[in-house]
Amino acid sequence: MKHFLSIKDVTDLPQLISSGIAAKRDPFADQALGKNKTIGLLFFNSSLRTRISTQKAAQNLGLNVITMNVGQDGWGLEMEEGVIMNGDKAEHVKEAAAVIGSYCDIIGIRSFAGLQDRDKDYAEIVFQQFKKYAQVPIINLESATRHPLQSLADCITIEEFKLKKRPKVVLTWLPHFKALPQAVANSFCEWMNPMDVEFVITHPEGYDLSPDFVGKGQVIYDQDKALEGADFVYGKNWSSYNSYGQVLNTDPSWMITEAKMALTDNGKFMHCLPVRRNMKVADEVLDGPRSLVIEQAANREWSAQAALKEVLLGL
Ligand code: AN0
Ligand code: CP
Repeated sequence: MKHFLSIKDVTDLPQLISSGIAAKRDPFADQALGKNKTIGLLFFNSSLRTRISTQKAAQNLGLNVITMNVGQDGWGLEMEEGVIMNGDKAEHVKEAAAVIGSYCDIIGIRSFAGLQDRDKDYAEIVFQQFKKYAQVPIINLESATRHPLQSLADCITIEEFKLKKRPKVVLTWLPHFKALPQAVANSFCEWMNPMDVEFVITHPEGYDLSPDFVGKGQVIYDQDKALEGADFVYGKNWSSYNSYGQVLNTDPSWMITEAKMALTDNGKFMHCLPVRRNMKVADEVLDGPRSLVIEQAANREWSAQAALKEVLLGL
C-alpha cells in the first residue's frame, strides 16, 4: 500500500514532476486507472484549491469522488486511545476510519495544526490514526506539518518557469496578524532540498523552522539581502515554531512590494493562496506580470493527478 503523506513517499521526484506535466498535456490518458474505484476527501478545515483540484484530478483518472466536511458535518471524532468518551466527541476514529475505509479505496485528509501543543501537532495523530485504522492509502491534503500536494505543484511551476538551469529560490516569511501553521513552509523546504536550486529562507528572528525541514536551506535574516538575485520569491506567513504558535512580529516592512521585487533578478512571485492583499503582498505585485499565483494554483490539479496516479498504481 502506497500512501502520499510527505516527500518520503516519493521514490523519483523528477519522474513525479514529469508525470504532472504529462497530465497537464493529456489529462484523460489514464482514465481507466481509477474506473470503479472511489476516493473519499475528508476536510476538517476550509479549502478552495485543494478540494476542487483534487476532485478534478480524481475525475480525470476515472475515480468516483465523495467529499465530506467532516469537521462540520460529521460526528466529532475522538483521536486518543483508551479515553472515556464523556466529552463532546461522539465517535472514535477507530470506527470512523474503518467504516470510511470500507467505502473508499483511497482517503484524502485535510487536518490543520491546532497551534497549541507542538508535540501533539508534530506527531500528526489524525494521519497516524487514519493510516492505522482505515487500511487504505491515505493522501495528505495538508496536515499539521506538511502540504505535499502544494509543494509538488510548486516544483512543477518552478520547472515550467525557470530560465536558468539552477535558479535561486527564496522562501520569505510575510507579515500577518493571525497565527498560521508552518505546514506550507515546512513542506516547501522539504521539497526544495532535493531540487537543483539555490535555496534561501528569510524570516525575522524567532521564526526559524524546524531544522528537520530546513535541511540545506540557507537562512538569511535580512530580507533585502536574501532577495538579491532571486529568480523565484515564494511568500508565506507562519507562526513561530520555537515559541510555538505565537505571532511575534507583524512588521509591515516584510510585505512583498514592487520595490522588494526590484532587488531580484527579474524574479517571479509565488504564493500557495489564499493571500491577504496589501497585508502580505501588495496589489502591484499580485496584479503585475511577476505573479505566478494563478498558474501555480492551476498546477494543483496536475500535482494531485500525478500523486493519485502513483497511489492507484500501488493499489
Ligand atoms: C492555511 C495555512 O497557512 O496553512 C492554508 C494554506 C494553503 N492558510 C490559512 O489558513 C489562511
Ligand atoms: N493552497 C491551498 O491549499 O489552498 P486551499 O486552502 O484553498 O485548499
